[in-house]
Amino acid sequence: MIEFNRWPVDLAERYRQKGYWIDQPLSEILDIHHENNAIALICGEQVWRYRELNDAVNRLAAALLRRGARRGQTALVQLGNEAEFYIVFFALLRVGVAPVNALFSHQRSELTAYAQQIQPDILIADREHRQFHDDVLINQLKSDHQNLNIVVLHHTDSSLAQSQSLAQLMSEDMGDFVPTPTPADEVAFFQLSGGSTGTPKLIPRTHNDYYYSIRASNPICGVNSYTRYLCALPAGHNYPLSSPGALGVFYAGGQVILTPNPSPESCFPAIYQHHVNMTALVPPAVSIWLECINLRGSADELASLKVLLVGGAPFGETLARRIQNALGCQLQQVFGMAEGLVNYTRHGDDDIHTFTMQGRPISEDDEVWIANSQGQPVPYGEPGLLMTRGPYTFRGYYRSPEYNQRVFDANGFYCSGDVVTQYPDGYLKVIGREKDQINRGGEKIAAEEIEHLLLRHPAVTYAALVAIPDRLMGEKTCAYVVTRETIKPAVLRRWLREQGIADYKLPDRVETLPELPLTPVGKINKQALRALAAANLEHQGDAL
Ligand code: AMP
Ligand code: DBH
Repeated sequence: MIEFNRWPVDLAERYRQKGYWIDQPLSEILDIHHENNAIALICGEQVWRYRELNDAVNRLAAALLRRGARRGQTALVQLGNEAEFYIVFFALLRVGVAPVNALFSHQRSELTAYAQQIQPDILIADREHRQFHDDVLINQLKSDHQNLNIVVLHHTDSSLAQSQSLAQLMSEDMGDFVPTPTPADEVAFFQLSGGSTGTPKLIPRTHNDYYYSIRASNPICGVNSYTRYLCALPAGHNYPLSSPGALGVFYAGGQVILTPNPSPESCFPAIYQHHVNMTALVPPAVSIWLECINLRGSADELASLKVLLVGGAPFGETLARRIQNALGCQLQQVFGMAEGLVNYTRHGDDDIHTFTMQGRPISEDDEVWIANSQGQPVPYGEPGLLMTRGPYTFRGYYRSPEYNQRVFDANGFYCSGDVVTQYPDGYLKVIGREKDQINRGGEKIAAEEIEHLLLRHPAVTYAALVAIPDRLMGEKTCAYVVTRETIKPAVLRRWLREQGIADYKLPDRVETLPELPLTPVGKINKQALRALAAANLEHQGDAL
């Protein structure tokens, strides 16, 4: 089995006693519907009934078993917002293989970093992704990881010696397939962290903890078999997967409608055609939707929409207050993290809570307290660092003992790096952030990861990535560099792209300085750089 940091025995016992941990595999979410004839999933022209989805999952699981997949193994998976994403996810769970679901925007740098950590036995990727148009990366991964024996490709017809066609595996006979999921208190899969370190971190999630977060989210968000949920954010992201996400909707027997992205062009027709009544967005997408409705002069296409979840990045009160009138639906704010803790505002909350706060935890056993810089609790109403532990909050990043020492306290509380205020009724308001991460409209960028890459360029001697305020995205990025010779920003950006990172991580601006400002102890003074970036913006009349 995969090693990971477990919950202490006394807490595990409590979570079981309270009925949070039910010792069932996550794949039960679909099993319970194996005779259900209702529509589970719509993706473009494809319509999948629960029964059909279940069968496809079993066929793929059986095919993977026949090719040597075994319980306890790991898989690197990269698929876009298509039905196959869920089919692969459930098939791997049923075989007992723990996947990392890389986002479709991830490139060579992220994929190899994930592979390095999990040493995958299986790779499932998409020929239409630019890293998999040819076999270069596949061959590199295979030579780096000798145990990588099963390669499955989506959007290809032919199974070659090297790789298998996903469609073909999904069409094989399921024979006498017997599921072999990992035990419910073991790792089911790895979630991705936005992180703040040089290498992207992985979060082991167990069946027990993840399944609980989903079951408990459903009543809070009003999910039931009549829910028609539009998944427009990346399907593997924790938010649209589990808060309450597609998995919550499957559990309830509702419908998931997939679109490739959250643009009005792809979402509005889907909402209209499939009578979508719930969706989840990040703040910039909300702004774009409102803008679009404003231009069209009507939100008629969205008449079926009842609940809009907004989270992933700070959401301003002014925008929050516009939702009901402009979109004709209820706003539910959500403040969550792939590491665990998820907070929601509740339906029926008063305006102050709904529009100015980011909700309260899912569970009465989510323990939350707010720390000052000395690690002491601060009173209600005062900002400080969020500290949390609970029945679905992880106990450590995968294979990162040193980093875990830094972000967990002696009692197992995780410090998310968010600066928040807690009120006596348990509601939280996100004030800011202390971690060295940039939140670009919900997409998280670890400054250190980009700085390390910049420093690999032979002409770069110092590099610092900081946030700059942006009207639409909340934050964008500015890389400050000191270079040995003159180098054009465009050249550095292109060079970074060639290092194989996701496009959203490319600095929006690159500025060269003769030297970087330092703090009294000699660290790069990011606060000074942020101030400089903001001042430059203002100077250019480009500010908030
Ligand atoms: P990740 O660790 O990548 O899952 O990202 C989780 C982080 O996203 C949180 O720790 C917050 O910094 C940020 N976040 C999520 N939801 C919200 C929200 N509603 N408001 C502000 N920040 C948020
Ligand atoms: O930003 C996030 O990671 C996030 C936001 C809302 C999340 O993981 C979640 C809800 O579950």
